[in-house]
Parts: sequence; C-alpha cells; structure tokens
Amino acid sequence: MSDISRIFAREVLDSRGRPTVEVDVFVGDNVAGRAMVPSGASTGAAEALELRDGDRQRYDGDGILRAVANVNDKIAPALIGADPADQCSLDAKLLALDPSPQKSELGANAILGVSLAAAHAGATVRRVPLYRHLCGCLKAVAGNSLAPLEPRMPLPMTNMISGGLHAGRNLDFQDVLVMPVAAPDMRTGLEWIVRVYKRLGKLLEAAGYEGRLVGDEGGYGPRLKSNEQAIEFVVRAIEAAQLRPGQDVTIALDVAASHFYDGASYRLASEGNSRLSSHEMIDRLERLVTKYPIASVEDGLAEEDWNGWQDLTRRLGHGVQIVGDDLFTTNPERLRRGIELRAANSVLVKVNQIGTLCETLATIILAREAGFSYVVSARSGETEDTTIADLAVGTAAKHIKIGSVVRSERLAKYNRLLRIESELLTCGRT
Ligand code: 2PG
Ligand code: MG
Repeated sequence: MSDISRIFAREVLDSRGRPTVEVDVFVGDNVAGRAMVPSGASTGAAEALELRDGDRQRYDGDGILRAVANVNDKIAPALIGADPADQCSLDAKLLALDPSPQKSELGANAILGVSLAAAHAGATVRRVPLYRHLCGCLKAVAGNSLAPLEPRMPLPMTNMISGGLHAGRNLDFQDVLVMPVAAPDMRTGLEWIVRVYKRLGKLLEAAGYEGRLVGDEGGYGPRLKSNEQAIEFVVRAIEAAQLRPGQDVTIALDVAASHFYDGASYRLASEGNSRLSSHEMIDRLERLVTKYPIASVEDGLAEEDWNGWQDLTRRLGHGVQIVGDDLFTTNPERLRRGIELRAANSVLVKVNQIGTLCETLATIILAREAGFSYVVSARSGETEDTTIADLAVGTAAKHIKIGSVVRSERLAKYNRLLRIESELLTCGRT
C-alpha cells in the first residue's frame, strides 16, 4: 500500500526561536515525508497568510497551534487514502479546502506544511530523490508546454552583508550578496564564497566595524555609513580572496525597497532620511550598477510601484537581472501582470509566499515560458528543512538564495546541495 495513511502536524521552532509548523505524512506505519515551514520578516503585502494564534500567553502571540489543529482536524481527514505521488491532485484538494485568496481560513503555513511533506512522501513511494520527483511534478503541471528539462545545479546567491529588517535597520538595503559565476561546480563555488565571507569579516574588523555580529541570515550586520560602503567592502573582500570581481564573482543586491517606501517616496535613513522619487531611486541603482560588478538587483523598487518597475527594467534590464520578490510574491497572477508590463525579468520563488507546491511550480512554468529567470529562495526565518535545495535542482533554477554560509539552518541546505551534486556526478549528469 502506498496511500497516505495518516497526517500529523506539530509545533516546532524556527531559526529565530519562533514557532512554525512541522508535518509528517505517513504511508503505512512509517513517516514517508516530513517538512517544516519557513517564515519571512520582510514580507510582501500580497503573500499568503501565516496563521498565528495571537494568544499573548504563549510565544507572545506567535504560536501556531491553530494551524496545527487545522492540519490534524481538517486537512488530514480529507487526504487519507490519497496517492502522495500525485502532487497536483493533493494540492487541488488543499486549495478546495481553503479557497480564500490568501489561504486565511486554514493558514498558508498549515497548507504548505502538508503540501511539502506530501512531496517528500511522493519521492519516498516512487523511490527517487526528491529533486527528481519535483522535476516530474513540474513536467506534470506543465503538460506539453515545457521544453525538455533535467535536474541541474543552481548558482548560489549568497548573503555577505545584511541590512534592513534582517539586521535592525543598520542599512537601508537588505542584502549585499555574491555569486561565484566562474566556479565550475557547487563545491568550488562554496569554497570561494566561504573565502570571501571570511576575508570580509577580517576587513570589517580591521576598519573598526563589527566583523562578527550577524543578521538573521548569517550575513554580517555592521553599522556602516552607507549602502554603497557595504558594496565596496564586498568588492574588496572578493579581491582579498584572490578572486576577480565581475569575472569570478559578481554582486547581487536585495534592496527590499518596499520596506523604506512611504507610498510616495523612498526614504533613505542612511542619507539623513532623504526622500527619493521612483525616478531618482532608479538613477541611484543605475549609478551603482555602472560603478560596481552588480549582476542582479532584487526589489529595487516597492511592490506597488509598477510604473517604476517598467522604467527600471527598460533602463537596466538588458544587462542586469531585475528580480521581483515582494512585487510578485511567487503568485502566478502577479507574475503574469509583470510579464505583460515587462516589469522585471526574473522572479524570486518562495514556497510560503503562495502556499502550495503546485502553485509554486505554476509560477516557475510561467517564468520559463516568458524567458524570465527564477531564483529559488529561503526565508529569513528558516529551519533545518532542506526542501528548497531539491526544488532548485529539480526545476533547474538559475539561482538559489539561502542566506549566508554560517548558521545551520542555512548550511543544512548548502550541504544538501553538495550531496545532490555528488549524486549527480556519480550518475554522470550535472
Ligand atoms: C527576501 C527574504 C530572504 P524575508 O527578502 O528575499 O532574504 O527575506 O524572508 O524576510 O522576506
Ligand atoms: Mg527579497
């Protein structure tokens, strides 16, 4: 028998010590799949709802026992007897149980926990690695519309300096990241990244800044004077690591601009709260992109500044990856709008922004068809769950964004990538 026999959810803790949902999917007497749900801090307004208890007596209101009860009492009975290998039917059942636009009835954390744990169970019953199962799911969702696709290792986009909501608003920009573009494989790329990270810590300390304190995702969180200074430090760290900025290693920014946009202008605290119009913000980004080896800019503008995004893409999109995170929230409807308007040329993919695996895959398919790249991403609140490593490989994502190279909730995913790479190498495919 390979049908789902039982589903059980519990409350566990994430990397910020906040409760999150863990789900076990049983086949027969055994747990065939388990997953934990991540949680963002710089969330987009259009994201699916993370259901929290609001009971101040427990975890300051952050408990998720209502979401757990929704899995155990409402979702589980509807899925017992289902085939875990048929992800699309399972996710369709989940969507039918909560048809609200932001999954506010059962909670996207309840729904996603089941969707992801079921995918693990599907891989178990099919006796294939998760990334292969997910590749199959992607093809199943796409029907015939997809060009041939095989699992492939993504290029990491790794956080070096954290700012914004991830590090106490020390900087306006949320992340300065690096991408080891010339590394021949993941193990080499990771060695380069770790080298740059370590050199960066030393450089920061030598200059009198905190070279050890890290933000939520493990990037350094120094109180620098400006966003630009953060980029300069990272360029110097690449050089100190004996690598060539722009050739071996390029830079990516996650500006997370929604979080310093007041509805009319962009307010840069690091510049005495100066107010920039959308046009001026684009000028600012253009200057940075021209001066530094920046190959990717995420959320350079706010999530509802669609006209600005069109402008930004027109001006920078030919040479630079323009990634929508808060802008698209992994939502196929919002991405469709972006494709029509030519706002951005790339989409960030975070499973908990939308709430089921198949909707995530639908977003990926749309991106592929439109020639948009896609970046599979972790959240700032994470767990030791490694599903996104398999998702990135199984869907042949261009990039994976996990955070930095310290803190085990991040390393669990990098290590999973290393394991997958050695597996693919053994099979003769990378
Ligand atoms: C982002 C993510 C990950 P959060 O903005 O891209 O870095 O942050 O999970 O807080 O939304
Ligand atoms: Mg982002």
